[in-house]
Amino acid sequence: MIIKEVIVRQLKMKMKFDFTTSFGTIKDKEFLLIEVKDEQGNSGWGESGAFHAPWYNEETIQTNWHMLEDFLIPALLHKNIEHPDEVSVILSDFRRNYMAKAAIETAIWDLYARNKGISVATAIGGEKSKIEVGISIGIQDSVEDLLDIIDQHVNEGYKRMKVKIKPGWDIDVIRQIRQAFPDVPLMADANSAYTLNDIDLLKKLDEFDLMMIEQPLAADDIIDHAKLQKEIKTPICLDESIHSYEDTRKAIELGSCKVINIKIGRVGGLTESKRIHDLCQEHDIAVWCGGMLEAGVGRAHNIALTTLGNFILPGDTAGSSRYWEKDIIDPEVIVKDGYIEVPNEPGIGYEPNLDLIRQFTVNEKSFS
Ligand code: OSB
Ligand code: MG
Repeated sequence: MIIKEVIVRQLKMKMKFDFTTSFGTIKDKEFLLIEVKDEQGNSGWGESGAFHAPWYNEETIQTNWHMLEDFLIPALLHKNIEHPDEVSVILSDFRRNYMAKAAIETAIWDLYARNKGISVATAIGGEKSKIEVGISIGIQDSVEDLLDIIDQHVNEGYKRMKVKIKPGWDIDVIRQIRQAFPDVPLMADANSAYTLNDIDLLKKLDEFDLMMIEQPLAADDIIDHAKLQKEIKTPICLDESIHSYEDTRKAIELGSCKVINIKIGRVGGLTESKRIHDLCQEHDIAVWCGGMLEAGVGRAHNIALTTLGNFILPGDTAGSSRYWEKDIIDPEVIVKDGYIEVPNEPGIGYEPNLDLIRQFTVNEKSFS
């Protein structure tokens, strides 16, 4: 297929809740949506996980726009692409900027799969017809509020609860959750809020039978995480530290983690996500699919990725209605008893709703 046109849209959508982590609070969600068109006028869709500010990683909506406009789109436009695996090779001329790359790479996967009449899940070699999901809960004003939210989502059937922690909102909070919910599958995500100086505090987490602790230490570290993993029983899961297959290989070799959260955007697309998945499988490292508070298009790609066999732990892909009054895809993503049924329709399996997308678009540019 030949990429004839790429449309970059910046959307702003009202989220149902503010999402607070150790790095800051995300209020309304602004993000880029990418539509690629081939010579037949068929479309494929991708979404960037970058936020308006470089809190989670160094990318932003504006850096993504710049990368797409000045480098990534010119490198792909009018090229004949036989298979989406070629995209990451072409884009490897440019360093990093993985969320910008993933936004267009996933759009090309969607287009490719639609043209083949198969789902993205099938195109990448996915096996599951339904996926198990959990939920990620931000830091709240009070522990009572947090316990209420956990209660609500346990009752909705979500398969595991992930709570954000930071210094001052950690051991006591986890203890109270455990008292109220002795058996709930529970984990904590620190988003890099600690250092090795906090080792005594992090050791105390071993009491609470957590499934894992996600990214306790620096976002660019795999050495200190290896030291920490030797000192604590709770499995460490890496998020921010893993950008590639190579990072994964080194983290496994060092013993920096026992679990990896794969985010398509953080690693530059579905091809790299699959390579990381396969490597982890060979080394008995469990993986699960993380989230960036995605709207429907990004959410649909997460669902497709999660159908790969080694996604054995519930991910962060909650249903559309957790985040949005109305999501930008039809149908919306529905979670029932903690599972999402994987659609069989071609491509991402959900139709982008152009009327809603136009309604939320604050900036748009077409490249051809
Ligand atoms: O660290 O996994 C994270 C959201 C924004 C930035 C980073 C993270 C998260 C989440 C939310 O945990 C997951 C989701 O519901 O999409
Ligand atoms: Mg995380």
